Amino acid sequence: PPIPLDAGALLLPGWAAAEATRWVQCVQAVVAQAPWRVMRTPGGASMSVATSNCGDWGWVSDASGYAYRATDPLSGQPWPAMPGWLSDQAGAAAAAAGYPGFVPDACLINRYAPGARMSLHRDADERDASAPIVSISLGLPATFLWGGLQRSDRVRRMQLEHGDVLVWGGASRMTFHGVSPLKDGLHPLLGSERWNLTFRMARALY
Ligand code: MD5
Ligand code: FE
Repeated sequence: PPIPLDAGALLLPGWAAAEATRWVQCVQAVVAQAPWRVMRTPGGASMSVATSNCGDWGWVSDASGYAYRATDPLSGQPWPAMPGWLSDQAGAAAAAAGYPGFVPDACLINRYAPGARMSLHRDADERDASAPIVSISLGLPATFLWGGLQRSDRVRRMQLEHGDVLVWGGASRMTFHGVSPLKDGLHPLLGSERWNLTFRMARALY
């Protein structure tokens, strides 16, 4: 059963674990076409995660800012299509959390190695903030940081495990969040890595 975390935010513990090898195969197929790369922030710093995308729109960060783009800047080609199975899973997870009708047009994939982190931010580049974001965690556990609507709000910490799915909608959609530096470890499927997939409606209207 979904565990409510905040207004509109729900945790589906281990929801994706049973089909983890299929999730991994889908990511491997994507990164065979759009390889992992380290993006730079507008300020010029390298991010500590490696990233890829699939779907109609891919999130990119470079010296000019953050944006969703239809093509991969590395190849000039459209991002790999989102595998139908991934889109269906994301839709099913959203529905299980109380958000029917979620059809993602973007999937951002982040790869964390030990020490990689994500500083506190909010996801504000999507056209329609009424659409939820579905986040899938695979591999090593991570400490997720989750604050409030103001950067200065108290930050809560929670452990995200392999197979956990989080659905962020409603009032929680614009909360500040981040990930603490990944601790080293060995996961049976992903070794010393954590992968996170976030499904978004980047340009479509919910
Ligand atoms: C991660 N990724 O673990 C996280 C999980 C990102 C990102 O933050 O932007 O790639 S996504 C968690 C998330 C998404 C949307 C809203 C909220 C959390 N939230 O309101 O807390 O790599
Ligand atoms: Fe985020």
